Amino acid sequence: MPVPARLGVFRVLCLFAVFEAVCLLDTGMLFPRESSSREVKELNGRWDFRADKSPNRNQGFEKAWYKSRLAETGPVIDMPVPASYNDITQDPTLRDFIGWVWYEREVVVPARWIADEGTRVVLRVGSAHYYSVVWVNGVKVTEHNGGHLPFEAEIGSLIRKDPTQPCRITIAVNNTLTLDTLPPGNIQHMDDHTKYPDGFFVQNIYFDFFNYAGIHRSVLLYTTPKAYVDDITVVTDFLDNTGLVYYKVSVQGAATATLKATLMDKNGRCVASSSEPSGVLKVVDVNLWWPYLMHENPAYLYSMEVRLMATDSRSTYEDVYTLPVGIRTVNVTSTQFLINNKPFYFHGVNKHEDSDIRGKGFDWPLIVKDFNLLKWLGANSFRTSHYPYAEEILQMCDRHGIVVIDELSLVTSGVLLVRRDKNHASVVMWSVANEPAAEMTLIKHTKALDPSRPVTFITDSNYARDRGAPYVDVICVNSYFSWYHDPGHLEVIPIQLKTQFENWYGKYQKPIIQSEYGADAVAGFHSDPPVMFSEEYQKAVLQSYHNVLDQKRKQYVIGELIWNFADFMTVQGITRVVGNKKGIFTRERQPKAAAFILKERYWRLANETGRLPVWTKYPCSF
Ligand code: GCB
Repeated sequence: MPVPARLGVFRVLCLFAVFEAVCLLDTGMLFPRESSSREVKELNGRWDFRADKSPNRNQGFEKAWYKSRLAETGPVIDMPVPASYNDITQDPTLRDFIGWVWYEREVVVPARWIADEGTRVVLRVGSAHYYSVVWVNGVKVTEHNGGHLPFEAEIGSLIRKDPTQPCRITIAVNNTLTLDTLPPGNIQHMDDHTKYPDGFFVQNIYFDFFNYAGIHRSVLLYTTPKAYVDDITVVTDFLDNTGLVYYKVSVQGAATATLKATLMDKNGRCVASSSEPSGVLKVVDVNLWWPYLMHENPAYLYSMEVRLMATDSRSTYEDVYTLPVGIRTVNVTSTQFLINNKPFYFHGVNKHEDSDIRGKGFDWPLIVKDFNLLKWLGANSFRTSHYPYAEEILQMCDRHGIVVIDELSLVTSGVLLVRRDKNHASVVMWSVANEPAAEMTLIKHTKALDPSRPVTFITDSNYARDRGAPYVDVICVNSYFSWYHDPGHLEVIPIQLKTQFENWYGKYQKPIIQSEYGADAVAGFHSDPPVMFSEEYQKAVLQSYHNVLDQKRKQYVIGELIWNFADFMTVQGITRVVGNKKGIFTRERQPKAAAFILKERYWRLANETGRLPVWTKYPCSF
């Protein structure tokens, strides 16, 4: 049997087991969507804000700022949500602030939400960095540890207590990083009064991006009926021309319920349906989900509508939730990454959630611009270095066929990340960590949570650091030859890169992705012959890497992701020139010379390996 077919049979046998593992995850984290039974109210915009600048940063708790309007306990300033607060004002102490900041706003809750006891009202924060406590009308409703992932609390009973009161939401957020947080950091107090002012301390961090803080993603109120669809898990496969959508629906708020799952094609035509809470939907003449530039009709999404009916002594509830579903398979051999049994070569980027003014704040214009740039570049993939990105970004990847290596940061958020992102067709692999110290547990844990996807971790060029390699499916390697090693010596790249690949493959016989490489270039700095930090040097590094990648991709190298898509902010230091400048685009998303080198390469790779849609034959038309 050819390898893909053999793998196919194995997959079908394993799918139900996979499925059980994915479904074991507690309660659901379905993205809030409007439907005939659900409403969503965005609370984005202007909030009141105050940083607690008291010496112990604890005055807000000591004086219970959550008990009354924030403006009554001290001065407040305007703060946009979502956004990092750091770059919003001209105040350097707020940019570099460490400790608790307080956000507050009042919300008008629709009267019908309050009147109808059969409606659940949920408050959801898309993400806040790093530790958050949330109160509604002075009553604590939840707290959450860690940025980059959503958290929520049901607040219906609370706002029903006194419907005449406005709904006042207070969120305190603390960005202090310690050795127990992820990413980690530590606070260092400097007590030498001959050198430092009173109370002086610094937040040390062990990662290369600015410690942006605040409410970074949307804050929402949404409703569901009391009996509701809590979670949906889909795992997809296909046999010949028939698509298979294995699904499981979990319900909360009702002991028994009737369900109907209907799969619709792009035109809203029903292609399969079932009345069971779990099972398989079979799609005849399936349109598979293909990556951008791999197929003339990429990113085909079906819609799976789940309709629930439940009755209790008081009422009948109907809930409707619609999930986009892409049908595709992912497999790994010792030399290839297969999507729908066809070899896939990652030609893409690493990104950050980062831009000027907003910091890590979610911003639609930026997201759409970035997707246009990815397509212009001919990129078919990216890695969510070094934390989970906003769900809306993954939805864009599903819609546009951009393949994602989804990176998590620790075991608990690993559970949450798999729970949150398991249904995205674009997510083809989990990355458990970047250059980590203790990866084995993370790898095993993630594999157990979701055996339907390969797992990787990001290592560096030192193949002796191989604690995780035996357990991963794909080896991802970061290396910066002629930059951090042998700076200025472009001539070392061919030999060192070749050695790197041969060492890793020789030892493990697993496919390899060059998951980071690159060089800083300050846009507008020129030098011929090239010197470090000039645009010419960045170009030269890329070209040298590409020569070796072109040899090795014929063997076992299955991808290359440039570090980085765009320049991004970091802590101040002697190796950073107003941030990390390894972007091929500036922070304002203008191309450096290297972007044109990469664009030419990626379109050439796409022409060699994929089947381009007619409209992409002319990349200049973007
Ligand atoms: C790396 C890190 C990334 C850094 C990059 C660099 O290996 O994964 O976070 O920004 O190198 O430019 O040093």
